Amino acid sequence: MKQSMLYPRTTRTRRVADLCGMWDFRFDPQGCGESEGWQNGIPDALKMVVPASFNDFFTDKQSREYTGDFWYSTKFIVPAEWKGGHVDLRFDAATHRADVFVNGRKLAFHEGGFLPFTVRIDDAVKWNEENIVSVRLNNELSHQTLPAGTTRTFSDGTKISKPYFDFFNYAGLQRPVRLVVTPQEEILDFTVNHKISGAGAQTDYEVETSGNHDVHVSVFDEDGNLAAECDGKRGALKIDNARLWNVLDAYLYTFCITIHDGGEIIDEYIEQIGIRTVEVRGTDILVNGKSVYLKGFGKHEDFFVRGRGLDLAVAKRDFELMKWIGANSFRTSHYPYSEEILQMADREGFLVIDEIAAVGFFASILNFMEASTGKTSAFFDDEAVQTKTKENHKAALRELIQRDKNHACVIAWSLLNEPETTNEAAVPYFHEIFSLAHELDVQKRPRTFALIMNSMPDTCKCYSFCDFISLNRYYGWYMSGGYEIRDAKEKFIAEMNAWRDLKLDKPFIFTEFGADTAAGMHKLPSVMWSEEYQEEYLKMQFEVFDSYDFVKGEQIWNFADFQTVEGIMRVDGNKKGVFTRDRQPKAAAYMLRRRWENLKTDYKS
Ligand code: CKU
Repeated sequence: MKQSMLYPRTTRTRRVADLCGMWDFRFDPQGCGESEGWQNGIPDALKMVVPASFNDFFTDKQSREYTGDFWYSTKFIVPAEWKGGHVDLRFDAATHRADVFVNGRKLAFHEGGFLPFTVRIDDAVKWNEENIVSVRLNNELSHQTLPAGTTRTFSDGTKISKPYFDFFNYAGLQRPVRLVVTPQEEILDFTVNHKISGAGAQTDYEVETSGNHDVHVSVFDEDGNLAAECDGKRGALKIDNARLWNVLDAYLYTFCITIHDGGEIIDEYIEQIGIRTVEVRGTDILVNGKSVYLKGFGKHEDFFVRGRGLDLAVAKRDFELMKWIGANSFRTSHYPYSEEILQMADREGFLVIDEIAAVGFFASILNFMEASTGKTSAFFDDEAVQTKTKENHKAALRELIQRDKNHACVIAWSLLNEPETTNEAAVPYFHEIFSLAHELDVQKRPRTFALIMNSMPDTCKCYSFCDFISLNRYYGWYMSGGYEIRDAKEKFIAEMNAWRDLKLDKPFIFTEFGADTAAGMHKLPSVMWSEEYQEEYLKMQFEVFDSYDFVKGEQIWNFADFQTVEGIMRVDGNKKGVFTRDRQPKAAAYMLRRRWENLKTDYKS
């Protein structure tokens, strides 16, 4: 049976119990946990916070950098009054893979650390008694994992992660874990697609249930008035004077889906959904038929102590800062963000490019450096990439689209970040992934991938798969930085002219450009890493962006400073933030604010 990915919500027929808090925790470097029975309880366990990455709590390096198997476990009671329904354990994320045991029985395995999964535990639970859930996680990286990297082993047997990506390999139960109780006959999935005509809107929907009873859908406006209703598992909901969801002007209708037997409600699910359309036409990205210019950021889920653990307070601060600075969009670089963040984006009217964790497909721990030197890697030549990696990629894509398809904020899918595209072997791989996204998404949202520096107009073999082209470019930073920035501009223009001459008739957006900046470091005249240089660098980028009509967006790398591996290229992390890691502005933030306040949403339309 299809696994439901509906966000856990209590309704008249559903119950949700939060399992967040302090769990038992232990590293398992020898991989002996299962044979020693840790699925029944972890001996000599530490205590660990859920949700959080485990890494930054520790004061010793071996624990912070730990790579391999590690276990979480907690006890819970399932009240007998829930008998007769289904009981699911819902993990919003388990990074990067997990085996789940309930009362000692292995019930599930899930690969991929940034998407939810549920485990049906009906047959394993003890009602009104204590149950134990144990999870064996693993955070090793390989060419088959999303994100990709390698795992090395020191001579003493200790493993270390070598990511092919520029963010710390945080791991653990980084998002909430909940018990979800649903009726025997339940709503499994709900999908919407919107059309607009004049002042009216029509939402075509499909409901998937586990039985044959009747289905009803009603839609309420923000004042609680009934706006539309329809019977059946499929149908059309028509609203005459629809209030559309718009950029920074959100409006959310409440969709109430029920399975019923005459007057008796069997199951009920409620979701808030914005009605809007999105498409690419010529060089425009259109929301509700109107051209939008994207202003915003590439981000990370990253903060002190908690690592990549869900922190609603930090997420809230981020939205306040993005509104303050005049942004209207962000990319979920480089993995799907938590559902709560997309809910906030829906509420605030932000446009989101939803990225899957297909990052590091360049096979280099310094890809951000090496791609600027013309170096290539034959990542897609490998047989295992064409089989196992692709399988994992497709599974993640299915989960991503099932999870996020109804969000108004999600206006595009980013299917890879900075893959090696100069090699013919990438082409059939891309073809499959891009076709699958199109097939799965009833809204047929635009698809893209972020092009690394060596994916140039004359070398990239995959750009034509994109509905809009996303460039990650560092002219003036990785290439011709500092005083050489005058050359950087020339080179940048040469590349942009080459794109223009291809006459692709597609929008381009910059999904990355940025300069590392040490907050508080001022230099006159500027040098690289100073706050002055960040502004000079940005000024040059904007001059280039503004001179091409087909450039329809700018998302700076990065919203805030963030943690990476240690190394000669990073000073306690990546410092390209417009804000510091504790969310305070660098000088460039004021410059951006001046620019973006004056750039209309329909700039260049
Ligand atoms: C960023 C070629 C650019 C790749 N891009 C990826 C991103 O994850 C990095 O953090 C570069 C950077 O700052 O180097």
